[in-house]
Amino acid sequence: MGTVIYVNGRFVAKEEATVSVYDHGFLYGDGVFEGIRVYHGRIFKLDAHVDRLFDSAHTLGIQIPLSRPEMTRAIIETVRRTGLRDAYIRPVVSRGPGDLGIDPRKCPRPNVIVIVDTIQLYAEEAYRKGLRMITTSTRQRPVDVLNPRIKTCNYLNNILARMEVNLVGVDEGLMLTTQGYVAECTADNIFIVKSGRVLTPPPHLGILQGVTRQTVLDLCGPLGIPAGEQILTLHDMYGADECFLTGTGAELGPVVELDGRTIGTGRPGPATLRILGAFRELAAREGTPVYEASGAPAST
Ligand code: PXG
Repeated sequence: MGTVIYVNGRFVAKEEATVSVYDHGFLYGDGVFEGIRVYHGRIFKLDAHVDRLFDSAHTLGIQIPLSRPEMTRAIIETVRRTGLRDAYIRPVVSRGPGDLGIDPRKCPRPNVIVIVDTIQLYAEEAYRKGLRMITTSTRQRPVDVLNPRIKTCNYLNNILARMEVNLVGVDEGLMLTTQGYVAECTADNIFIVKSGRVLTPPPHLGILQGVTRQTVLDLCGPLGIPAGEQILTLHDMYGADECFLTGTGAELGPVVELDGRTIGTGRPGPATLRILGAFRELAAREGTPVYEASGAPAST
């Protein structure tokens, strides 16, 4: 019960979960990862996350030594061993141990890690009052430098943006492309609502194609809310009726202020709250069951 970590086929306690300091994930940020939620004993959007992990690894030429079904089973089994019914899963595949040069050919064996732990969420107050945000001077990496669609272990660009957020003392940071178009937040995607339409930047601009982002786009149809992808500027953001960010950790976080400008009424908007309600309802009923197959539901 509690934290269990899968390390290359073994299930170990937190203290025993170690990898080599020669791992290029540590030396160079050479690896990929995912962040997945467990709600009520079910893993939310597991296949979408496993697909994104394999797609990221494929682009970096990291050969994951498990098939997609094997990785899926490893994730389910790690959660099962924790006994947790609400949890956060962090699969990580690093290039593996090599020598002190960057050449990935020196790393024959990737490390496959699955961490399952509890998650620290935004306070409920943040959902009630809404989040305050700034635009960071740190820009999103252009797609022709290191495509943000690849979920790599190198998050320095986002961390530099996060440091600006901390310095100002607000909740989140909005990152722009080098052209000045709205990209995404430091660890979340961004949406606005304008004249009844839900809008979010298109993936080819250079953003992570968030699983929560796609879930929101899919939910809007059945809710009767028109939704789509559109290039956005700061002018669109400041003039939005509503704004919210999306991510596995945050779910939907209403944003009520950007760069000192109040967005909409300055309170979480009605469309945002409707979509958040629909999202939570979906997360409560959908997902890959962890405990039903073994017939031994956990008590936590
Ligand atoms: N954009 C970026 C840059 C992200 O890192 C998202 C969007 C949202 O994607 P999903 O698939 O989760 O809807 C992410 C993912 C954290 C943390 O500690 C969060 C992410 C990554 C790393 C750490 O909150 N979010």
